[in-house]
Amino acid sequence: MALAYAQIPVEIREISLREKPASMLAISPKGTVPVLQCGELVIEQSLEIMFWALQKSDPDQWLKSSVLDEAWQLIELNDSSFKALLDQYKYPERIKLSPSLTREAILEKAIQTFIAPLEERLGSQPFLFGEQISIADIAIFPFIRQFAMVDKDWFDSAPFPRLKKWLDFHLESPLFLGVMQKYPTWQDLPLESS
Ligand SMILES: N[C@@H](CCC(=O)N[C@@H](CS)C(=O)NCC(=O)O)C(=O)O
Repeated sequence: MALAYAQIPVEIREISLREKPASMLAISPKGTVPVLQCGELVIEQSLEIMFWALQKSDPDQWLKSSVLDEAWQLIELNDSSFKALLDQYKYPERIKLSPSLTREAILEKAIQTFIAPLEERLGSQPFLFGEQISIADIAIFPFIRQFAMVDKDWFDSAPFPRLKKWLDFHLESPLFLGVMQKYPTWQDLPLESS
């Protein structure tokens, strides 16, 4: 989304995580997506890709300096503790649930530490840091989308109307819809993979 917003033309190579192309591993051995290559430059973290794009062009000031420190802190909280809870909530079978660590307890913790504060934040403003979109909205909403999708009926009836409205706004935005295309899976030519 940041690349599209900044109008940076890119060639998108959708890959299979089960069969990562050698050409990708050659530039980024850690093997996670996304990876951005621009000449000699390789960027291997989505947030860094966003930042790189926005430094080139940021017409609506997603990087508005007055809120940037706080926005960064919220993204950091999302990427660390909320992401961990989200993974446990999404894949409870992958974690060893103990009597005190039930799926309900994980959900409760996610709500207390992240979801409820976001709902509160959106009480007085349409976006996380005011009247305008910031990098935090775009960096965080895909994770709230995942959270909502785990149990859509529950989320739709949960007491987070502002968060739901904010999420729907982003899901319906031309920017999001424009980038959510299906691409054919990239295959290296036999020559490239040898
Ligand atoms: N912090 C990284 C996370 C990247 C990440 O873990 N991506 C997942 C997909 S969402 C991945 O590539 N996993 C590698 C795999 O499943 O083999 C970023 O935001 O770029």
